[in-house]
Amino acid sequence: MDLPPQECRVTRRRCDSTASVPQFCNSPIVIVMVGLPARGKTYISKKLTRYLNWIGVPTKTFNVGQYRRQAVKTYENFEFFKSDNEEAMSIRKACAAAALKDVAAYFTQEQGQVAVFDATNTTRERRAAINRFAKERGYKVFFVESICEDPDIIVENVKQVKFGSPDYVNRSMEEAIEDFLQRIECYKSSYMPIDDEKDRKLSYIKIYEVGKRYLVNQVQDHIQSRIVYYLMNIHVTPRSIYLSRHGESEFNLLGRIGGDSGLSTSGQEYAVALKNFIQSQTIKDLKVWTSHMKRTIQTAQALGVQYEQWKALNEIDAGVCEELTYEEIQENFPEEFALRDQDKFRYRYPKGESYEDLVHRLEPVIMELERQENVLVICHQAAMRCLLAYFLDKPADELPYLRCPLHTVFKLTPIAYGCKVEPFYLNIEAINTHREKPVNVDVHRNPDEALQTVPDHV
Ligand code: BKE
Ligand code: F6P
Repeated sequence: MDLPPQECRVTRRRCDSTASVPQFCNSPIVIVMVGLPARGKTYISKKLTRYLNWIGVPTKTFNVGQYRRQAVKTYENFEFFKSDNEEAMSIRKACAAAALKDVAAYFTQEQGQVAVFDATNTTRERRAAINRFAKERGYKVFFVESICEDPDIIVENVKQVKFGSPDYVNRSMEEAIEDFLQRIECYKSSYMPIDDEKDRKLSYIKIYEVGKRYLVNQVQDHIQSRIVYYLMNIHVTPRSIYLSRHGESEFNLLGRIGGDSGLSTSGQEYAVALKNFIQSQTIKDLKVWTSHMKRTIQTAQALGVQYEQWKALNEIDAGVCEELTYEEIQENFPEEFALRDQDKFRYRYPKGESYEDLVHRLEPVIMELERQENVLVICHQAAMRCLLAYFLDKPADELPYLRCPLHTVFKLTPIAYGCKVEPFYLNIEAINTHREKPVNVDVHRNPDEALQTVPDHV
C-alpha cells in the first residue's frame, strides 16, 4: 500500500514512509509517570513540562486525577480507590482513556510534541495498554518511575499538596493524612514496579528516594536524553533564588541600549542598597553570579563577597543597533524596528541576537540554578526576562514584555508545584527602561505610538 509521504514536524521537510502507522521524522513522545500516590509524579510532570516549553518543545501535562474529579464531583473517601470497587474502577479506566484521547488530539491538532501522562500507572497491564495506544499512532513512550519509601517525605507531600486539593476541602489536616495514607494502601497490592528483566525493552528512568539514585534504560533520542539530564539535576531542598538587574548604568540614563558602560551615581547607590538588602535576608551560603559586563560586576563588587562571572548572562546582543536609543533605531532602521514589534520573541537584530537565542544561551544557567541552593543572579533586562519566564512558566509571547524594572530584586521561592515571587523595590530612583508593546504595530502609519512608554512603578 502506497501512502503519501509524511510531513516532517519541526523542519517541515518531507520524508518518505510506507508504513501503515504514521512515521514522524520527529515522533511525538508520551512521558508516562509511574508510582504510588504522593511520590512527586505531579511535581515532576509540571516541572518537566515547564522546562520543555521554555526550551521551545511544546509540551502539556495530562493529569488523570483532574479527569476523575470532573467525572466524580464529590470525593468521599479512600474507598473509591479500593481495587474491588468495580464501579469506581470503570470510572477510573474511562478517565485514563479520555486523557489518552486528549493526548492524541494534542499531537494532531495542537502541534504538541511531548505529552506527560500523569497518573499512577502502577500495573503492568495499564502500562502495556498505553504502550499499544502509542505504538499504533507512531508515538514514542518514555516511563518515569518515582520510588520513595521515606514516610516523612510522603506525609510532607500530603501536607504540602494533597491537603490543598479539592478532594479535601472542609477536612482537617489529620483527616486528610489519614485518608490519603489509606488511599496509598489501595494501590500497593497491585503495584508492579518497572522490572529490570521483564521491561528491558522499555525506555525509562527509575528515580529512587527523590533523586538519591537513578536507573536509566534505552534512551531513544535527543529529547529523552535532555529529560534524563534535567531530572538528574533537580532537587527539592528549600532555597530561594534572587534575580536582579545591575544598578542603573550611564547608558540607561542616556536611553541607549547595550554597550558596556559603568554604573550611574544612582546605580552605585543601588549596589549599596542591594548589599544591605542581602544582609537583611540572612541567607545561608549565598552564591552571587554576574555577567561579563561592567555594570553587573560593579553591582556585585559593592556586596563585598565572592562572585562568579557567566558570559551566558550577558545582555541580548542588539547587533547593528547596539548603543543606539529606541528613537535612533526607529529613525535609522524603520523596517527592523517595526519587525521587532511584530514578533519580539523571534526577532533577531542584524548581526545580533533574538530572545529565542537568549533562551538557548541561558539554558546552562537554568540547569546550574536547578543544581544550586541560594543564588543571587545579577544580570540584565532581557536576560532577566528569560530567567523569570522559566520560573513563572510564562509563554514566549509574554516573555519579552515581562516587567523587570531597575533597582528591584525578585525573590523566587519554590512552593508546592510552583514558585512564589516577591518583588523588593529598594527605593533608589532609576530610569524606566521598559518599552510597552505598541497598541498599533503599524509604525508607518503612526510613528509616535511605537515609542510610548509608561513608568514602572504605577
Ligand atoms: C529528581 N519529588 O527526581 C525527583 N518524591 O513528595 C523525584 N515524594 C521525586 C521528587 C523530586 C525529584 C518531588 C516531590 C516528591 C518527590 C517523593 C514527593 C514533591 C515536591 C514538592 C511538592 C510535591 C511533591
Ligand atoms: O535598555 C536596557 C537593556 O538592557 C538593553 O541593553 C537591551 O537591549 C534592552 O534593555 C532589552 O530590552 P528590550 O528587549 O525591551 O529592548
